[in-house]
Amino acid sequence: MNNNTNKLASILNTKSHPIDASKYRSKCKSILDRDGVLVLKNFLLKESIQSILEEAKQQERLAYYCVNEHNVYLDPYDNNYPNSHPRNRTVVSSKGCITDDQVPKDSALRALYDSEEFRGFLCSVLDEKALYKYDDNLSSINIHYANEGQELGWHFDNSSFAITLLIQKPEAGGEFEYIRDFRNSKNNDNNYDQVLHLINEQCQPKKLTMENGSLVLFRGKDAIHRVTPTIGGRTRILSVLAYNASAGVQLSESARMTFFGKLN
Ligand SMILES: O=C(O)CCC(=O)C(=O)O
Ligand SMILES: [Fe+2]
Repeated sequence: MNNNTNKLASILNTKSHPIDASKYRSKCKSILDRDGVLVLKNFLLKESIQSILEEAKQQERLAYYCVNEHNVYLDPYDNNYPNSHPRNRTVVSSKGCITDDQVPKDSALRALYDSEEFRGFLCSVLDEKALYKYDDNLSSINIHYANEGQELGWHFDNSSFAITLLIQKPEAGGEFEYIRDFRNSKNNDNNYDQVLHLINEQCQPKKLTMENGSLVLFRGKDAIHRVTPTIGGRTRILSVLAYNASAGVQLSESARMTFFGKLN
């Protein structure tokens, strides 16, 4: 066992989640392939989640809060359609965010993010050759804060996968809802009829159960999803671990300005 493996073993619940074992990796991969989502409960040890929560609370005062109106495709307004068309209909997202440079250097979260074993596990499960950090100082590890009433509106992700770790579940609300295969981005099928139904609350989405310490791998490019408003005084706190399939990628300047309120 090298030092890094030792370090990871002190953070991760390796008994329940033997991420080095090929059998475990293939099991996780088949669940993700089948369901489009994989929830690994108690992925981190209780003490690690506790320390990450304390750090996140300490840094909360630095969070950049933004309210965005966006369409579900996260694309700019399209003049070929009216305002009322699902292509342009807007929903609201509101949250606070701290950036990679605001996550302590010695955080368990960073040890996890940087770990070769963890990346190897993610590559196997996501079927990627390699995963790289963002080539900017803001975008790799983010922590999201949703205070009472804050929510993420319906959207499709731009990236083919997302990795999150729930740090603090709110008293109520803050539920992750989704519907799989709700568009076909490869075929440019935007499924406007169903999207309109959904925005008008005429579709029944599925709910994902996640607990503090749950690691979630989610394929959100064609699965529409949202996070319902936080209810109660306990803030929903979640970490997003963002990787790229190629090296040297930066988050676009417009996205950095929108979500972080700064470029570096
Ligand atoms: O907060 C979550 O659980 C999901 C976040 C999400 O969908 C996103 O950042 O695109
Ligand atoms: Fe998303």
